[in-house]
Amino acid sequence: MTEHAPISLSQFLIEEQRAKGQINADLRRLIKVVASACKRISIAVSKGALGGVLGNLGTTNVQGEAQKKLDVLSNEILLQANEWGGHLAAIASEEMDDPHPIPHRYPKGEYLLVFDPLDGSSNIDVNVSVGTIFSVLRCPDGVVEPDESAFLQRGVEQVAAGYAVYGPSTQLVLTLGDGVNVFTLDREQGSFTLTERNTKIPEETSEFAINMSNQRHWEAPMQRYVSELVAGKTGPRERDFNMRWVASMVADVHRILTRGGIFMYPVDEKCRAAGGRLRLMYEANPMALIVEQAGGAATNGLGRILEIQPQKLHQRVPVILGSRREVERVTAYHQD
Ligand code: AFP
Repeated sequence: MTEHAPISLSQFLIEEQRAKGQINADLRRLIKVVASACKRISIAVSKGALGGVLGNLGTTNVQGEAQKKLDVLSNEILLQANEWGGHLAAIASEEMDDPHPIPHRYPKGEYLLVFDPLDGSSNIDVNVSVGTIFSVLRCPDGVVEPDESAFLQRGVEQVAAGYAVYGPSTQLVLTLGDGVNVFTLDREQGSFTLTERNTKIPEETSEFAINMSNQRHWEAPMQRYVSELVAGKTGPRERDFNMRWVASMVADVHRILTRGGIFMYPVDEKCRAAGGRLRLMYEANPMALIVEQAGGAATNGLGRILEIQPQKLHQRVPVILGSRREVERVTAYHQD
């Protein structure tokens, strides 16, 4: 093998296990199974109208959101792939009210898996990037039949987190708590190949992502921060900023991971009663771990997202993440 031979996800995981002892065989298997489920979701997503999977199913999830056919299909793919391997104690998902127990006919493992099977699903029907987000936790000692309370661990407890982005290419972004690595799906080979090792988010940025249509609902610190960005060269920041908003958190975060930026979904008058818009356990926490591991920062405006003690599985939180300097500035405005 030459020095530059491509490194597959399997090889990467085995080498991580050998070199750092940071992961064991079960966690390695878990990541591989999630990756192959993402491959299947990627295939379903890419078939689009030809696969008969576009549109709504006519049902709603626990959040009261209309479920797309692909939301439910992606959830099924992840459940079926993960429930029999013996590496999980339970599974939770955006699309299920309660955690899914491992059927008794299968052995149980020491990990808990929680995911958003298809993030940004409002973008499916318009052929814009969507993704899968996942987080891996340890099942608390002595818990045999994990219920919701077993999952209510702070983000700092995550043993792994990642997302797959289904865009022009499918990429898997993974952290095992020691840096962030990016794998690209080779569609001909059917395998993920390491394409970027130890990705870092630039500390400085001139790009921000926020749903500007909510501006009138924001709190004062967010009004101040964004108005300073929008004022550009003529304002207190004395330089111009650019705005991007895909409305798929995976795609927005992936852009920030790749070239820097700040992503904000603050609490506002519209979502105050719910606590925020984005979900803590399967959106904010995994993304916060990835962003921090890539040298960025992630807060809820007041403190680190990863330090928040979850109160419920489908809890929502305000999210501000990305290039460190900008996140620190917004957070400081809130703390003022
Ligand atoms: P869906 O998965 O229900 O489409 O929600 C996507 C999302 O949770 C997140 O991925 C986006 O950043 C955000 O919602 C988009 O919200 P807006 O509808 O306010 O743009």
